[in-house]
Amino acid sequence: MTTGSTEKVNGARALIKCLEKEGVDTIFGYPGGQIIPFYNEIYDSNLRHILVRHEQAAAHAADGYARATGKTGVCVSTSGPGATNLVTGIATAYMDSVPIVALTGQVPTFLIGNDAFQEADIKGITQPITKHNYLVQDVNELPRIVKEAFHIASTGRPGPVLIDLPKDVQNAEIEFYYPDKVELRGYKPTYKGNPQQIKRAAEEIANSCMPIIYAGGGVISSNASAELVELAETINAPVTTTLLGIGAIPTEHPLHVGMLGMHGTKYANYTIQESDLIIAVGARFDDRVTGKLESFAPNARVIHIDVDPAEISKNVKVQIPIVGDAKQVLKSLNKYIKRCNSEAWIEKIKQWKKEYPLTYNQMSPDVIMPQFVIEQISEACKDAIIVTEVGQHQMWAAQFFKYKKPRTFITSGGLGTMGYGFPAAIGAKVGKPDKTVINIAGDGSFQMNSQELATVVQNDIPVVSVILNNGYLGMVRQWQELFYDKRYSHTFIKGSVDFVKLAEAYGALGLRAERPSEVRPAIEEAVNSGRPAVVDVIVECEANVYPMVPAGAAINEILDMEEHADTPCAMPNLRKAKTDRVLDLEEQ
Ligand SMILES: Cc1ncc(C[n+]2csc(CCOP(=O)(O)OP(=O)(O)O)c2C)c(N)n1
Ligand SMILES: [Mg+2]
Repeated sequence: MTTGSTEKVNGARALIKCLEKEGVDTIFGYPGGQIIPFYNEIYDSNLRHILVRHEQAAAHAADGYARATGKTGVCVSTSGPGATNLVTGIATAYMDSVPIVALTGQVPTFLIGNDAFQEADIKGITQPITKHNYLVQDVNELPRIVKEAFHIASTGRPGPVLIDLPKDVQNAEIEFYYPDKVELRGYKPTYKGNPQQIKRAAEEIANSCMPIIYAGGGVISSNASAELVELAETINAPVTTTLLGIGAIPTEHPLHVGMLGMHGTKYANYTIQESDLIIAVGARFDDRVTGKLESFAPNARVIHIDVDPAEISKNVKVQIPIVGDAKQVLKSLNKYIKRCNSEAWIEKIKQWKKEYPLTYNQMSPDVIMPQFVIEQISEACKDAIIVTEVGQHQMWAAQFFKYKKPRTFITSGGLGTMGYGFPAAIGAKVGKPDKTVINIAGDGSFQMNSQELATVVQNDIPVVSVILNNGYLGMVRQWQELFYDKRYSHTFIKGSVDFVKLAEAYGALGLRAERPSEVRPAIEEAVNSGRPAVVDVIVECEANVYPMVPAGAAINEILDMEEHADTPCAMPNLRKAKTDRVLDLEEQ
């Protein structure tokens, strides 16, 4: 069955019509020679096109748009360098299971394989980082391919799909049609969990006295937060989330024990380690979560609910696998469950929470602690969507902001892509224009896509970037401090740029906070300005993220502040190095 007129159009126009049929209203992109026919059609269409300044940003913006809205994000580039510039963004979306469709121009079919100008085999290059990808060789296949691409990107375990579009295909004529349905043999994701397994899971839960619910990004992407909270409250179990699961349960919910893993709370890690039952939902037991696998949760039986069968027993042996969509499975499971005998367990966790709270040292009265900045953002912008770059600031944003709802914390988890935050924030703001969107950035990461200041100014997208400016590639410096004898090899970046002037150079608002009392007013001024803004917050340069489980250790072998007392700029060698560097800069 197909729908549509029998109108004759070229491939480029057909593509616009396909996108309209898919309900796409916004795309992020950058033009070039092999995609001009498509851009020529965008010119007359109702699609909103956001012109970025680097294709990587187009992919991240599509990703941020998708995470904020739950819809599929779309990005577009030309062939060759345009397409390869998308790669990091596609890989980022792939690792975090985010639905995007990437459209790339390609040299004409008769030149493919010829090393033609700006030819790159983007289908081959993106094979391992897309859920599926296509090279369109016949314009008559285009509508079916677009239909399939959107279906594949957004169903089952979501992910990126790429469509490579040779220029002659964009120019070729087609009698337009759009299929109603997708028929893909071999691709039939399972949504409904097996009823027997669901009953077995309910029995396991009934027998557990020390259960823990471990929620990942799958809970957010399947919109299963309400069902998750119902499960937790009904059985009386604590909930820990992964980095991508943040927002699945409100931070301040009494059963919430925070994030687990490398920079998780001590009490989340203790809870999962001592538990007798792990109910994993839409999470994949990655190495940042489990630490040393052999010592992970030694007494726990495991129920694993996941839409992707390939994740089950990949890292941790699972007793009760349930393949299905988190929302649907939890809905069914919730019909069978009852309260566990977990009173003593919950009491013990309460004690751990009291004993090991998430906290930080104010290293000296005048210095701005990075964690304090997050607390201020949390109070000033309660309902904001928080997006982050990658590094220490990302972990502090995960630890110290009080999230209330799903889809309000957007971050690159699996790939850990510096430069993700600012463009992803653009996508989030475009998708959710009524929300305050704050990009919590590091001074290193922000420089990886700061050219997008031009995009936010040109398109009037009032995203606020708050830079926790510590003068370092801080997370790497932290590892060097703790594990490499404080040999700070190439992580010192202080003075690389004046972020206020940088913002102003692009026509955005630039503000700076240098003392604790200036932080809140600067954030409020930026948010209330209604303009794209950058707030450069000069924070303590050597604050560390704690608690920390060193890579490869068991997740209850935790470093924390007491053992590694922070003192401002305590290392004499380093102080010397810094002074030299500052002198260098002054002399120039
Ligand atoms: C594209 C990319 N390159 C390198 C890294 C490795 N890396 C992880 S965190 C980090 C430092 C980030 O520095 P900054 O943005 O200033 O954040 P901070 O840790 O100081 O808060 C680096 C270099 C990465 N994650 N991504
Ligand atoms: Mg930094």
